[in-house]
Amino acid sequence: MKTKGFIFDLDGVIVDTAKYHFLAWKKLANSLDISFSEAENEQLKGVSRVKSLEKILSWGNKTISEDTFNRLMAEKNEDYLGHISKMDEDEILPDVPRVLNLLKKEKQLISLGSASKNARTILERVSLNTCFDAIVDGNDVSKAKPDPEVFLIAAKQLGIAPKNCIVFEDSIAGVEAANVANMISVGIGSEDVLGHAQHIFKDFTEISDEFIKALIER
Ligand code: B16
Ligand code: MG
Repeated sequence: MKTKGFIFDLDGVIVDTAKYHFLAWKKLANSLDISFSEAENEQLKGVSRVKSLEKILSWGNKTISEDTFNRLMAEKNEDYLGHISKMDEDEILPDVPRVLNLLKKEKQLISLGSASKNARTILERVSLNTCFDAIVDGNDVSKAKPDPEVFLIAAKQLGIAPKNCIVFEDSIAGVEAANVANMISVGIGSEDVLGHAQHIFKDFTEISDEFIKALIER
């Protein structure tokens, strides 16, 4: 039997935390008189915390001191963590447990590959912290997606060559990172946004056991 490395992004793939990022960023942006809608939030998916705040400030043409920048980032994160603290396993996205269980049954290796520095906290909240063979998150990388660093570290930790890794991603930057890493990219979301992924599904309910088994045997 072949062993592949299956790498899962977190936000937008395993759980929908984008809605909590939205609430926290909107509160921050509005406090600076910068408007913030779902369209802006979409552009922050997969983007690191620092880069997200830089983007928001540039949309509002604002310049702030380094101290204020750091304070705002801390406040946003505190606000976000307030939402995270109320999460439980009901927030795992549909059919993610089925796919994870199938991969376990097929003795495949599984890693997290997330830009979030809160990834471990979130996995604990939804009781998935013991499910992964490796966890690589925003604390482990120096370069943010679309740089492939996060996925290459995951492959290394799993001991699987990049070409034998499959990445599930919901963000434009993440799919690009997987492609640059020479991995198989599976986009989770809409074709309009993730057209550059090698496979695209609306969500995991569209991913059949046969598709997963075919990826293993490829
Ligand atoms: P944090 P992912 C990303 O997670 C989110 O999509 C993105 O919106 C967020 O800014 C980033 O993590 C950093 O998150 O503030 O928790 O460190 O999609 O790569 O799992
Ligand atoms: Mg994501």
